[in-house]
Amino acid sequence: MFSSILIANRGEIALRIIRACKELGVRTVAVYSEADERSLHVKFADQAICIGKAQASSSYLNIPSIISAAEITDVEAIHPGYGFLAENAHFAEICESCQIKFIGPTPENMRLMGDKMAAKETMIKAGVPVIPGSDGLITTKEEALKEAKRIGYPVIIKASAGGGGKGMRVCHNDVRLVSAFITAQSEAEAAFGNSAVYMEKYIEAPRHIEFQIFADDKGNVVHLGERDCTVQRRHQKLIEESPSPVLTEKLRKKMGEAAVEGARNVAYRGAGTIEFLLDGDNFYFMEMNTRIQVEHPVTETVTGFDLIKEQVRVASGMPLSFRQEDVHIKGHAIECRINAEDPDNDFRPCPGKINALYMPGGAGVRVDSHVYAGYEIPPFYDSMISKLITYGKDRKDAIGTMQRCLGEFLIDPIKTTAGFQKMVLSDSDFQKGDYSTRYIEKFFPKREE
Ligand code: MV4
Repeated sequence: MFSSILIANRGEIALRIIRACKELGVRTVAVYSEADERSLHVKFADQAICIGKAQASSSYLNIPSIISAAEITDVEAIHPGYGFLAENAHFAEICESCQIKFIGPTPENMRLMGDKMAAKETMIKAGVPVIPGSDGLITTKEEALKEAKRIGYPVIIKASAGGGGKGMRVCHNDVRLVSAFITAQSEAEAAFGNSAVYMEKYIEAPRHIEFQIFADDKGNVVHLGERDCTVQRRHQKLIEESPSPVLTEKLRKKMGEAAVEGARNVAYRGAGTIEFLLDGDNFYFMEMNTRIQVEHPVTETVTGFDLIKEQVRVASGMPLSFRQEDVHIKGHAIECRINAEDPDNDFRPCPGKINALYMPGGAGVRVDSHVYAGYEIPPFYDSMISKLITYGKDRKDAIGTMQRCLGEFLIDPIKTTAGFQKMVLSDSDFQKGDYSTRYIEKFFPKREE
């Protein structure tokens, strides 16, 4: 086990990692920007170092500053959390070259899965079903037209360096396709410095089902069931749950085995997520996230495993603490991401000073949050201020507890998404589990994409 870890992140995930480290008896070092001096991760870590100005490019994305902080404090490992440098293969390489263990997958794992077309080709080789689409990248408009004809409209053009919905274009006919292809390429170039795009059949109303996988460096690979993250708005997840209300035991087993096979095939190490689109009974690999995810508590709640501690153990060279046959899904968990945003104003971020705060509690409730009364939410980072996770013996129970919690969540004078999420949880289609990735549109007639 490591004796010390630097946490290269902020907010609730930095706190979450510090908590796991404390329970493991590991010394913690926080890094913070000038805007985060009064943050809880700074207070709760054994040591804290300011690494730069507020904007992320000067601090949480500043590799030389973070490595310097690690050298000065003599830590053995760095946990990147999610976002910022978590999926940066170059950063992982720099860590290793400085003899600092990067708590995450290998740089090769990250580089391969960061290239969405290469990831897809790798999954095909592993026998994992993928969305029907172009055979490799599309480089000319003639090729785009030919492939669209073969695949059949509607099609979607995706940036190979993209992911998470960035740089996607849906097209229904030849006329639109040519312009969509050109814009997709230039958007990809502008956003990622890489214009590579590929094409897929567009699946109109799928569900987003992702499997949590875990691997150690002894060849053990397991999955911890799925999370249903179908409820999203503009590619931002609003509600996540496990198990999915739509998976049969048979389909769960098939998808879980495909996820494990995919991870095994790339000699994956650590925590990862395999995202699938589910269309009826057909599932297709979409992308792999090589990080711990925001919604990991949902899986922790129904499996009883601590995924952050497991990441630390595996990175320190220990074997996985459980086998596939030890994983049992019990009950039902739901997470709502509470953002400081105004749902009545196009979810505009609403940072500012918190005067009064009450966080819900009681049986079956977990709150992961870094905010407190008197804290000022800085405008420089993402707007998530809290994660509410509820547990119940079944889905109805977990929903009931979440509805209570959303009502108890009081934060003056900050506008949040909590009220909107409460409305979604009361919707009969949500309660029936009857929805697709386009579900949230119905709450905003005509305004959404
Ligand atoms: C798709 C799709 C339909 N067909 N690909 C969105 C995020 C990125 N990971 C890929 N995404 C999608 N890819 C094909 N071939 C629909 C989406 C999609 C989506 C997926 C999951 C959850 C919410 C979504 C919202 C809009 C579009």
